[in-house]
Amino acid sequence: MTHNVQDIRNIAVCGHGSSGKSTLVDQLLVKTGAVSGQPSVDNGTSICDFDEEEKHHKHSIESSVVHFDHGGKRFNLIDTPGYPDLIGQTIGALRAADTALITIDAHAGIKVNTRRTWKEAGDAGLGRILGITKLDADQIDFPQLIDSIREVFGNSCALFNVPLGQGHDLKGVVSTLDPPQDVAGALVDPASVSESVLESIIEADEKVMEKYFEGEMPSQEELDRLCVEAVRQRTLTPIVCISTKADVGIDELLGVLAQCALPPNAVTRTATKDGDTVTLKADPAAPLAAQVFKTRIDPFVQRLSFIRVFSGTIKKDDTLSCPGHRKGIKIGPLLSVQADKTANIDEAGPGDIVAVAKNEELHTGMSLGELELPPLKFPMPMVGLAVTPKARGDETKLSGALHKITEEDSTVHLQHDAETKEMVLTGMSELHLSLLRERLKRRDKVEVDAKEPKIPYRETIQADAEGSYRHKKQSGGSGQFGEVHIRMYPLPEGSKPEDFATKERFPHLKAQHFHEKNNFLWVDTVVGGTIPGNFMPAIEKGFLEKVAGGVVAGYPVQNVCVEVHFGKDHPVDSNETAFRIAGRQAFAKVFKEARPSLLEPVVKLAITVPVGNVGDVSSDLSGRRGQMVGMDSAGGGMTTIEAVAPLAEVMTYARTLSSMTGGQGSYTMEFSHYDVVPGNVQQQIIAQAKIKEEEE
Ligand SMILES: Nc1nc2c(ncn2[C@@H]2O[C@H](COP(=O)(O)OP(=O)(O)OP(=O)(O)O)[C@@H](O)[C@H]2O)c(=O)[nH]1
Ligand SMILES: [Mg+2]
Repeated sequence: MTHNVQDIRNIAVCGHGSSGKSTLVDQLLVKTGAVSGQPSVDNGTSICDFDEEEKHHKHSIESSVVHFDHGGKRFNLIDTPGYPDLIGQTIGALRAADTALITIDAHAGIKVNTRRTWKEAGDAGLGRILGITKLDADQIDFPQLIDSIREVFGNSCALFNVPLGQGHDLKGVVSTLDPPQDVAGALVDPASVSESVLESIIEADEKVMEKYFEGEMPSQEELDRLCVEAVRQRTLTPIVCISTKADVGIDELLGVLAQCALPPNAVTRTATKDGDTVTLKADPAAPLAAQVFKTRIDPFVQRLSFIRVFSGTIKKDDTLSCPGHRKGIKIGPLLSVQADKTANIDEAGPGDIVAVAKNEELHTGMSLGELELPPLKFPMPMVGLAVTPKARGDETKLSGALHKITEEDSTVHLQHDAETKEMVLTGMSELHLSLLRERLKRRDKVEVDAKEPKIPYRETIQADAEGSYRHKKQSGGSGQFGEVHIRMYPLPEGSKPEDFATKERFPHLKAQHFHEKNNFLWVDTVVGGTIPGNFMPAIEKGFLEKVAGGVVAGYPVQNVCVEVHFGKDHPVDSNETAFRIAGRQAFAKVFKEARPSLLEPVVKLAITVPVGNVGDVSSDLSGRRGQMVGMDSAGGGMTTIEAVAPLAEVMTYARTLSSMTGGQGSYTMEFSHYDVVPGNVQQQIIAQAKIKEEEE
C-alpha cells in the first residue's frame, strides 16, 4: 500500500486534556468517510478512546493511530492523551509524526500541556499548527485568546480563519487570506489580519517577498509551496478555528492540513551508521530506516509494535537486520491500523505508519534496518508503588502483567526488591499509577495490594571508615568460616572508576568491579592470598545484597567504594555462603560507621498561576523546602514560576495548587538530581523504616 511520499501527512494531535482532540479526530474520520456512525467520547463510542479504561474515564490514556484519505492525500493521525503525566505517549507519537496539531480549548486557553506539547513538538523538529476548539462555548474572549497565543508562542502564529458569531450563534469560519464579502459577526475582522498572515507565509522566500513589496501577489501554487516551507522553518504556525459540536471549521481544517502540514520529506532526520551521521532520504529504494514508536498489548491481538518508516521499504515476512541483533528480526505480517482494527498490507514505504503483530523481539524505541535512529527520550518516572498480588500464587501472573505494562509505557519502570520480595512499580504520578492498577485488574485479572507510593531515596556515606566481620558457625557436621576486612570511601557522583581506583590510592590494586547503576565500586587489594581468589565473587554477592537492599533504611546504596584488603579462611569450613555472609555483614557494619546519610530526589517544577497567586505559591514552596529559581510572564495574566523542591514535599502538589489558585494553576515536574536529606527529616525516614521492618 505504499503511498507517494509527497501525498502523506503524518499528524500527532496533542494539547491539554479535554481540549477536544479525540472528538476532533473521530469527526475527521466520519467526515472523510473512513468510518461511519456517530462516535462520541461521552457515550463511550469514540473511535480513538476504544480502550475500556478510556471509556470509563472519558479521557484518552494511550495514543491511538488512525488514517483517512482526503483530496488525494493519505492522512495518518495519532490522537494523544492530554493529561501531562501521560506525556510519554505524546513523545512516542511525535517521533512518528511530521506535524503536530496542538489543540487549545477556546474557553480554557493555554494550559500546561499546551506549552509542554508545543515545546516537545518543536524539540522533535516538527511543524506546528494550532487548532482552537469548542468555539460554540459561551464566554469566549476570542481576540484576547489570540493575543495571548501570540504572546506565549510568538508572532509566527497566524490566524488562517476566524469564527463568525459566538456561542449558540456560531455560524461558521471565514478565511483571513481570502475573505468573502459578507463577514458579519466575525470575532476579528479578517481584512485586518490578511496582510500579516500573508507576510508570515511569504517570509519563507526572499524573492517572493521582494516581488510582493513591489506589488506582485504570489500565485496560489507559490503560496501552497511557501506554506509548507514556512511551517517547516517554523516562521509560520497556522491557527484554525473549530467546533466539532457545531460542525464548524472541520472542512476548513482539512484544507489547512492538506496545505500546511509537512510531507514526510520536509522534515530533516538523521540516523547513525557505524558511528557516522547519515541524513535520511524519504526514498523507497534507500536503505531501510524505521523505528518502533509504540507498543500496545491487548487481550485479543496480543502485542502490536507500531513502526514509522523514514526511508526504504519493509515488506511483509521480511527478515530485517537491526542494530544489536546479529541474526536479524523476522517481522511476519504487516498491518495498517485504524484505532482498534487492523488490516493486512504487503509493504510499507517512507512516511508510512504501520504495525507488526505478535513480535516479542520488537520494543519501543528500537530501530529497524541498519541505520540507528536517535533514541526516544522519555521523562524519568519518580513515584514508586510497591505491589504484591492479593491472591496467593499470583506472583508469576503479576510479574508477567507488570512486564507487559513496562513494554507499553516507557515512563514506567519496574524493579524487583529482592529483600522485601516486592515488585516496585515507578510511574509519573499517583494518578498514573492508579491507571496502571486499573489496567492490571481489567486486562490481566490480577488484583494487587499496594503500599504507599514510595520515594526512591538512596543511602550513601559521608566519611571513610573501616572494619571487619567474621562469620563462624560450628554446629555438628561441617562448619562455616569466612572473615573479611574492608575500608569504605564515599565515591563522588559521576567520577570515573579508573580516576578513583588509582595505583596511588590503592598500591596493591588487583581487581576492580564497577556497578554503574548505583555508582558502586569495589576493589580487591588483598595481598598474600589471605582470602582465596575464588571466594571473591561470593563476597561481591554479599556486598551487592546490601547495595540493593540498603543498610539504614532499606533504600539502595549509591556513591560508595569498598576496598577488600584482608581476610581469613579455614581449610575445611570456608565456603561461598560463609564469605557471602561475611561480605554482607562487613558492608553493613562499616557502612554504619561511615556517617551514613540519605539522598532524596529533587525535582524541577514549572508552575503556571495567575499573577495574583505568585506570592502564595512562593511562600508555600519555602514551607516545602523548595526554592524559586526564576519567573516569567506566561501571557494572559499568568506567570510561570520555576522552582526546585524535594519530591517528597510535592507528591500531592496537584491538590495544593488547585486549592491555592481556585483550579487555575497547573504545573509540570521532572527529575533534577539527588541531594542529601537534612538531618531531622532523615531521622524520621529512618525511624519509619524501622517501624515498617518490625511490622513485617
Ligand atoms: N461544547 C463542545 N464540547 C466539545 C467539543 N469537542 C469536544 N467536546 C467535549 O469535550 C470533552 C472532552 O473531549 P475529548 O475529545 O475527549 O477531549 P480530549 O482532548 O481528547 O481529552 P483527553 O483525551 O483527556 O486529552 C467531551 O465531553 C466532548 O464532548 C466542542 O466542539 N464543543
Ligand atoms: Mg482524548
